[in-house]
Amino acid sequence: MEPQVTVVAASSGSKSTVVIRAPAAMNEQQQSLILESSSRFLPPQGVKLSYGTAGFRADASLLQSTVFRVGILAALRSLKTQSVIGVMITASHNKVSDNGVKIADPNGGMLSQHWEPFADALANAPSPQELIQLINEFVKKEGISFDGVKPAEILLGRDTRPSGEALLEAAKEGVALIVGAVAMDMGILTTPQLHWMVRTRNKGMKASEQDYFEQLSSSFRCLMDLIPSERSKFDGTNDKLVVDGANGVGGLKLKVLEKLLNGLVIEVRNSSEDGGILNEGVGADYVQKEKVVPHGFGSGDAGIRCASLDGDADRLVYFNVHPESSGAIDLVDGDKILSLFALFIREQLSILNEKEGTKNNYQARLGIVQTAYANGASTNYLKQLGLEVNLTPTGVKYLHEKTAEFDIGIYFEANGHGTVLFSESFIDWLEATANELSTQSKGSDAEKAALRLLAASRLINQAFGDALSGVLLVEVILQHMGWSIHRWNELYHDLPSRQLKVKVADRTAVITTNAETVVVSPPGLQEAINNETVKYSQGRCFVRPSGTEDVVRVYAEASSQEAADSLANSVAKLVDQFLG
Ligand code: NG1
Ligand code: ZN
Repeated sequence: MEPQVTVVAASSGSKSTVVIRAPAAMNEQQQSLILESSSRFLPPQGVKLSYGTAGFRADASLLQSTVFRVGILAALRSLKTQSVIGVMITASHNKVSDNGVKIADPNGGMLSQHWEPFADALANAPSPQELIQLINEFVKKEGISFDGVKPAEILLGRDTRPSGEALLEAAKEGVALIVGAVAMDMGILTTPQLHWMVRTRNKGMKASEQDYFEQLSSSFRCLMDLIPSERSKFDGTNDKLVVDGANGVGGLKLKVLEKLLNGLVIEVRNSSEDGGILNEGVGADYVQKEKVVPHGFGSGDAGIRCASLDGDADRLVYFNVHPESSGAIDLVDGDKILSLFALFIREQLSILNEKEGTKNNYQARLGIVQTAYANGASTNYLKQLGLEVNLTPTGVKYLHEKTAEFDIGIYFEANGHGTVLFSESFIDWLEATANELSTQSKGSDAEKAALRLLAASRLINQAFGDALSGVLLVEVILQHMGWSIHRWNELYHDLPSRQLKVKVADRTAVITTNAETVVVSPPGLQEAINNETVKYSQGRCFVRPSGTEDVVRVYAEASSQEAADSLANSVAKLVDQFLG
């Protein structure tokens, strides 16, 4: 048969080039390579895996074949996008015997949603023959070219889980099946480090772990140098910070980072070198959900600023230990981190807006993005500041996408996952403004504000919510404001809340709308929830199917803890009645 040739015309500006592409199909050799190797990686029987909001997650013993297939998928994604793609092996805050795998797209974000069904199909294909058929169909549909002009390139990372090493090998084998593909093992990393590396590599910049540490530490030092001198003397903010590393990868990396910083003393506990078990009684998820101190902390830490990371260091919460108590804390969660960042950025923008005599006056659009899990008190507080607050469904991909619409967007989940995104055009404007101000009014407040925003854009991870860069930004802003953790926590008072999980026969039977705040199916459930909620002062309640666990989640808020508990319990019963 005549080989088909696809001609792609790519035009950029006035130049236009014609690229001759090989057919979107795998040759015999490519197909038999996949066929042979995949017979060694058969999927576990009776298990249906799904690429949820955070990739595939399951008991590690079930994942060998899935991770191998994700290796193939990543290489195909790299061919399709002609860019570097990332594969991260982690199960985040879940127990140590679990593991998971997810893909980082060229911009460092999550895998494009329209590839998720293919990921599901690939993971669940029962035989090598069905696998090859699926790949063939998908390659044709997506027009993926195997011309070898730009081979696939994949960066692989894993967290500290013992199962990670073997799984990473399986991913490498999967990648290697695509002829010419290069898999680079980046070793043990936090999830946000891997996402950062993918994004940075695709921008044509150096992206080693050392480069990551350099970027964070130099922008942190820059922000420290820009602290107004009258504020930095505030008593009580320059004490050490104690960080719970969840016995995972974050504590290890924070120790390396700390050596590059000035003006910040960090003590890391529950680093994976201490012999504790990953995420067991430790970590941001535990601290945020249980609202108690993690293992290794106690009343002796009262008055000290404490923070907690999750197992792969993409979540961050702060806390303040109550004196003379059995582990009670004031939780300073993702919503409050968001509020702190918003205040700081708003302050810099208003300083810039006050400047006179520059050519480039520009009203930057600052947007806040939360999910329905954000405490109602935080949303009220942000709205009272005059900020635009948007809600999206749960899941980083939704938050990130919405946040990227603004000049500066800030998103956080209450659980501590979030970041601040700066648009490229706004960064260009900031650079031009800072340059202009450096000649016209060197050392002015406006120049400092522009430089602070530029440094913040380099410090806070632009690819993915990152607990390490988050810690540094929080710490420098507290020093900038001259605030203790107590002062920060007093910005507003959280409404009491309760989260519950309900096991149901089929969680996909719950269909929601309005950023998951309203149930549309099963019919009648939302009315029943409304009838309960109105009984409570400041009551708010919603239910949604989890994207990472086989449960329906219930969230309730009310004016007292008893009321929030009672509302959550009643609604959990309703969910059970409608779906049990
Ligand atoms: P699910 O299981 O879909 O609720 C959880 C978190 C999300 C997000 C993902 C990914 C809650 C209520 N949900 O999702 O916010 O972090 O895990 O890790 O915290
Ligand atoms: Zn995580």
